Amino acid sequence: MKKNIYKTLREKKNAAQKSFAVLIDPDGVDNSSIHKLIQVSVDAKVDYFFVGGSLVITDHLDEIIKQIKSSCDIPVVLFPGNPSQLSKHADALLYLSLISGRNPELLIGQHVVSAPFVKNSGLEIIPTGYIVVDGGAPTTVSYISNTAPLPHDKNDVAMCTALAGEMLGMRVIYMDAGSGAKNPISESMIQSVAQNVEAPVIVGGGIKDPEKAYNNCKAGADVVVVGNAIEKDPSLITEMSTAIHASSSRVSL
Ligand code: 1GP
Repeated sequence: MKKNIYKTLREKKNAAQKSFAVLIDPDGVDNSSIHKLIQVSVDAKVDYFFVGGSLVITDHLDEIIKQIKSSCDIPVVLFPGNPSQLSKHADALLYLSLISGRNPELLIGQHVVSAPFVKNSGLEIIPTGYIVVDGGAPTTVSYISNTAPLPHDKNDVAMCTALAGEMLGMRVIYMDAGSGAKNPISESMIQSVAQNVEAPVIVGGGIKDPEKAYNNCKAGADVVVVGNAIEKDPSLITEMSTAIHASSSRVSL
């Protein structure tokens, strides 16, 4: 029986409980590394696996998700770079509309073409306002999407973008500096967005240490996503998870 991911996101937000999502790029793992990653993530009480990437070259998306689902109860949420990155074995799909950009294909075009396919997947669909913020150097997401990222210091633009997305019906806001970003999103920008929307706020891109993850949560992030840093050093999963979950209480690091 699949979990209702959006309902859990809402409940956790209402209870001020912060969550940690480990991002798995299917191109970055093989059978043995995924096994280790799952084990460490279960022990560290990771809340979600996000699976996807701007560019997925290998064709083992299904296989990786099946392996996760047969080994643990951590929900798998698809974070697709394009409509071909779908797997009915996942629990939910972040149905992304790139609202920081002005590329109609990524706002609505690709959605139209893939709509029947997405509908028939049986996945829980979570309409997500996706905001790419300048992370200090070009990232794959800004290149592939052919859009300019939102300037890193324009908190008011980020806030208005998120607000518009929410009023258009998007149920989650994902603020992303892009995978491997030089500079992660500032806490002041996260705060500007989180204070003005009711939707759960997901934050990722360039988060390399537990202190930054903790501070993002204190600034209002409901879910912190980390990919690159833990791909390089999987032992960081435990520290990141501890920091993010500690931020749910009043204790400081
Ligand atoms: C990217 O938000 C994710 O879309 C995570 O970024 O790989 O830099 O942690 P990193």
